Amino acid sequence: MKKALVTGITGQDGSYLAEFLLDKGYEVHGIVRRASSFNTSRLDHLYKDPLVDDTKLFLHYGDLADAVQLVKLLYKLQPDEIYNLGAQSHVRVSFDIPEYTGDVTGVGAVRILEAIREAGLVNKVRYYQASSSEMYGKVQEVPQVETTPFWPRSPYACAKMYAHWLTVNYRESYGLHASSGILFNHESPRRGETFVTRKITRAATRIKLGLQKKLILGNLDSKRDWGYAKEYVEAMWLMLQQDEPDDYVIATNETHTVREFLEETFSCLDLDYNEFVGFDQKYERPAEVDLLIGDASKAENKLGWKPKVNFKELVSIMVDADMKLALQEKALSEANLS
Ligand code: NAP
Ligand code: F7E
Repeated sequence: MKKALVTGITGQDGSYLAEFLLDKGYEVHGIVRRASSFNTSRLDHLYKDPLVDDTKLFLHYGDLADAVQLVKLLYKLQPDEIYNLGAQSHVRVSFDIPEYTGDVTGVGAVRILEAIREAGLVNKVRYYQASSSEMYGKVQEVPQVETTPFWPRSPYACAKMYAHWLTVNYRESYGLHASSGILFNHESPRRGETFVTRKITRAATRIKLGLQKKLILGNLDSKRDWGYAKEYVEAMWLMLQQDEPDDYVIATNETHTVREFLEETFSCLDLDYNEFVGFDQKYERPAEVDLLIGDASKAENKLGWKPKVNFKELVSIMVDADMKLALQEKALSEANLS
């Protein structure tokens, strides 16, 4: 039985990856930050699903800022695969807390890479780094591929670049089986509610049921290549099953503006977004990434991976899930009133 360690297991991708690995028969270990309230809501269903063997899922307290605990965990667990998904992952927030973002999202990766060396796992473990299309920033080529030069436009993207190049460096310096997935935006009903897609689907469904009146957003003109998170985690796993480590773009090769995401979401609900959407400058970034579109041909050719869910299907999956949440919320508020 293979053993995997996942940082960021409580996040969107971490929860899908944990499900995927358990389904493959892995023993899955995740690092969880101590918080003053529960932060495992994306994992809790695993303990109730009869099809999931939750006896193979183990959560450990830890933090990407705590090198000693990372070394201790790696000594103790001796994992076969490590997926480094933990990060301060919000681009707008990274302008407010650039130092913290650099520490966790950037230096956090080097803490794990050094822990791998310290625990004597260089020739045993395979490492996955969650790199990001944000590294292309002010894009130098359309569409973006693995060889497109980077031009990061935020403290988040700069931190991801540090982690990305460190991953390349540990591969070249120590022969570590270390791969980076350069993932373009990927979304799902588990997406954090302050990222634009989820903010839109959550608000639109609440507006439909009369639970909310307005949706306030920033720049509607930026373009993103949006895929479905659930199928992107398989690409992470496939990278670590290859004989040779490498870097791969994971994307849909389709791009849409935020405005198009809005239009599609509201039209699924027979609403006109113009009646409900307002603007606030506070949601704009000091430097924006205007256009992202990725070409994942290398992943298709070498990993046999390609996306299946298209833009409209993604919106529909998210609207359906958020409508269920909104209906529960409405039922609860009506029960409280009666
Ligand atoms: P997410 O939902 O924001 O999850 C981030 C995870 O990192 C959470 O589990 C979070 O824990 C954890 N974390 C934050 N600070 C930490 C710390 N100091 N120590 C340990 N763990 C910490 O992000 P995601 O969308 O799943 O993305 C997964 C990874 O892929 C991230 O590295 C992200 O930057 C990267 N990425 C995402 C996308 C995308 O479109 N989703 C695209 C490219 C790359 P809490 O639950 O306690 O907050
Ligand atoms: O913004 C615009 C905003 O925050 C998308 C992260 O997972 O993907 C994500 O980063 C666009 C931007 O995602 C609002 O200006 C307008 O142009 O959903 P987002 P992101 O910045 O693309 C990459 C690949 C990652 O790696 C990151 O970890 O939407 N936008 N109005 C808004 N964005 C937000 N969040 N909120 C608004 O109100």
